[in-house]
Amino acid sequence: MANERTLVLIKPDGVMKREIGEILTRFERKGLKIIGLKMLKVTIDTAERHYSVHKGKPFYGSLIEYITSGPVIAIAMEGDGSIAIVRKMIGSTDGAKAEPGTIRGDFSMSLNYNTVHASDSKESADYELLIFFSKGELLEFEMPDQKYI
Ligand code: 3AN
Repeated sequence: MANERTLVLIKPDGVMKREIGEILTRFERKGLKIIGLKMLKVTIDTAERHYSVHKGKPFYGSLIEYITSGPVIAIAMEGDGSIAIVRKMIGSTDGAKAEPGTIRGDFSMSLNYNTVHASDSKESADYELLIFFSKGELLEFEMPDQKYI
């Protein structure tokens, strides 16, 4: 499987529910490598770039309003096949329907306040990572336990 980079956002509800540590722990335990991490208040401009594919949809306004409403954690991760693995770990979009055991399935009952975002393809990962991180902020290093993964 190809080594891939992907972006996860812990949305404002995840921060307010004090789930930052738990969510990071799940990804670390799985064996994904965190290569960039920051907390930020998303600006309208950044939100519009991030959600440009949803522009014109009925829920676009509420998406922008929500993601800019409070602090967000941006996580850049790397690993073989990481894009699909992370999508599987977050569960389906609507927290009420997401499988138990997934992040959304365990922490959300909502379609809007669904705790996390994760890139859904190589194209969106490449696009989204550079919205939240500069190239130099995505670190390149070896983990000592890489051989056990
Ligand atoms: P995902 O976050 O699982 O990739 P997307 O990209 O289809 O899902 O949707 C992005 C966000 O837009 C979702 N997290 C959700 O908050 C919102 N959303 C998606 N579909 C709808 C919908 N039909 N009604 C309201 N909000 C939606």
